[in-house]
Amino acid sequence: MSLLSLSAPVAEAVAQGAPVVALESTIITHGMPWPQNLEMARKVENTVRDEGAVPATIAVIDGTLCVGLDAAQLEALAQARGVAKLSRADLAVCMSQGGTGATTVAATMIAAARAGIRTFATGGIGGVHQGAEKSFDVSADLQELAQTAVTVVCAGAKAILDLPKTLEVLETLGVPVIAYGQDQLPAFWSREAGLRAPLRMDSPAEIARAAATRAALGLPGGQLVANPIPQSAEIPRDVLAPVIARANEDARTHGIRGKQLTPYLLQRIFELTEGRSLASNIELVLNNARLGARIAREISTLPR
Ligand code: PSU
Ligand code: MN
Repeated sequence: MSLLSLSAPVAEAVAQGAPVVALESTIITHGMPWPQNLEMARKVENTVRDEGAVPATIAVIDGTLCVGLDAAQLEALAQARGVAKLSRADLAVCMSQGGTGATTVAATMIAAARAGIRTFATGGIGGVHQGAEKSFDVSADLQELAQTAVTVVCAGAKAILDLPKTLEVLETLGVPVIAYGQDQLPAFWSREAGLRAPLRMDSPAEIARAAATRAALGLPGGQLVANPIPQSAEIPRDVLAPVIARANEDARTHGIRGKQLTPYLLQRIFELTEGRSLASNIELVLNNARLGARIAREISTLPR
């Protein structure tokens, strides 16, 4: 059995050096409820295609790390219950046991890099959780960005996190954090985090050149592009702040920790905003898929 299985369209695109955009699956299984999760996953793939790139949704199915899912695999994953959430620590274990699991940002980056894919679009990366000074809860996504050469397009770290601490850790790890088209760091559901982003770029070509230059220097690791949610879909920061505080409080009260924390917070915020957070989440992922495809096209024009 081969470790990695590329779908036919993905294998062909990679072989030709054509643009491919990796997509994660934890957002499907743990980030959104059925059936909106499937609808989102299909729309994201179509958005990537409309922009002239090939989508590669990544997941472990019956022990095989699949890069590019067909329609039936995507639907089965979106409907499945009790699917594992796989990060760097558990990816190999799940595969060796013939299991099925969804890949987080960290595990998706690992698979993408192995498959020869250099661009990845998602919603929000994991980061430093509030209260991390006590819980030590820092997402493995940050370490992965430091060591795996993939450009990750997100809408900022999820606003449920401690954003100043997340930026500090990314700086320590040597990860370029690039706000797209503005000076402020975006905060997932909101366009602005109230923090200046370390770097700013205004075009996909610039972002592609920076990735190529980093590789030419022999520096390991990727880049994080933070793309603000479209104005029409944004939930302003002051509206969201009390909701996030409440969700974090509820998590503490119920002793939610580890892998369960991020899915719990997203679900709680969905309930507290009566679904508004989900509608925004879908729009920002589509927006990131669009930019991801444009970056992938630019990267595909540069020498490897
Ligand atoms: N972005 C979303 N929804 C999600 C996630 C990101 O809009 O569900 C997932 C990603 O897979 C990310 C993970 O890698 O949450 C972070 O989890 P943790 O904080 O446990 O590392
Ligand atoms: Mn964690």
